[in-house]
Amino acid sequence: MKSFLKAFTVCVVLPFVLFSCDDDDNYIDSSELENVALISTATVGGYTIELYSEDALATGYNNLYFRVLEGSDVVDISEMSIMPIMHMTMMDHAAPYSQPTRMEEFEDYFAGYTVFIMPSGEMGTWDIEFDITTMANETISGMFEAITVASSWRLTSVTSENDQNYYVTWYAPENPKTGDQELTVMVHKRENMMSFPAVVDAEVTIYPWMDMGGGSGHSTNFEEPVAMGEGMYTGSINYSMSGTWTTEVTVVDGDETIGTVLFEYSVIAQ
Ligand SMILES: [Cu+2]
Repeated sequence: MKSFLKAFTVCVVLPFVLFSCDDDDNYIDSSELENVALISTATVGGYTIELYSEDALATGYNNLYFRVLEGSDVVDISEMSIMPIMHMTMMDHAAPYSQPTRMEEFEDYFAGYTVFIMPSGEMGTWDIEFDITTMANETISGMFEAITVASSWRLTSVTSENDQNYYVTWYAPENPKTGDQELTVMVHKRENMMSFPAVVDAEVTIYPWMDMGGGSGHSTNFEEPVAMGEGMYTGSINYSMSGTWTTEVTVVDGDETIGTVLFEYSVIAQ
């Protein structure tokens, strides 16, 4: 009886336990990110590193997703760091950005962002340099070279009364439409050409309006943004009409008025 139980445990119960443990502990979600486009690839040390984003890259905020392949297999990595850099005739400069971290839902990918502050073209080219640490603790360095960055309405800059340069970026709504939605802008300071820290405790006020022509216009319902950390300021906006809207954003940091910028964009009917 005892030996029968033991055999039963080993043959029937144990494999079940092992497999279920395996599922729980080593499960890697290899599902592919949806609605992203391959922007660039880099090949280094036998690895292919892929860069994805939702859309073609443009000035302002861009999500960046990275994946490492060896042949056609996805390779797990322990760490990744990046540095976006623009090479111009007289100088190089970076941009506001975040270091990529592993995505919780899509473990094959690391995700971060960059706020591109200029389009690529005649003025210069953008590279994204990277370091990857493999599971074997080997460091691989490379870069996505000469990536295309288009211009967009989502990035503005302003020089403060103390002669400091700031970037104000439209984060949300990504595609403005009629009705109520979250409004988020980001504020970064140009400390020097390589350092663009987030401004975390500014006071941000907005004023949206629609020019109806012939000297008339109107605003709409909105809530002033409040600081959410990491340079993000979130309020809301309820567009009453589709068409061309202008939103004025004023940033005050302590005693210093950083300035006022304008975002002009179109709102679609939903
Ligand atoms: Cu530049």
